[in-house]
Amino acid sequence: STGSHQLHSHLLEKAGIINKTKVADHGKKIRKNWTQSWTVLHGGVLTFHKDPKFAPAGNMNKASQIVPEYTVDLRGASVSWAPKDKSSKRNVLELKTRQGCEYLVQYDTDSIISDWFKVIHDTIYQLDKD
Ligand code: I3S
Repeated sequence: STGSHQLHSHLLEKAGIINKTKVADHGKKIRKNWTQSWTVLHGGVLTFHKDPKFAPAGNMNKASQIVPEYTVDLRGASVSWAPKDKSSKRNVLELKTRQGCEYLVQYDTDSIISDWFKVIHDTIYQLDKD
């Protein structure tokens, strides 16, 4: 059988902590709420997890702190460096999905945000060729 490992074997994977905010939901502008996020790229899907600081108290093991907040299908998405008017922060990426959802992704360290830009950009390109 063709398992998910085989299906996604050409796609890049990455995980780390970055700052993110959603700014549009299906074409409707929404209020920014910047939070740090454990972020995972796997199988062409980018998943932003909830900030464990805001996880419910009680039964706090490490695994229960990893709760998805947004899952972003990168197929048909676009990523670019955000125009200066989108944020006062440095090193901001703008990620737009085919479904009209928009996210800003940011990290002060140049190398960290550049690596995310490259991996997201290359994944979108790979998905486009499928
Ligand atoms: O694009 P905006 O509206 O200037 O974004 C800022 C606001 O969301 C602000 O919160 P308030 O909703 O309390 O105004 C945030 O604290 C800022 O971080 C947002 O701007 P930056 O430039 O950081 O993306």
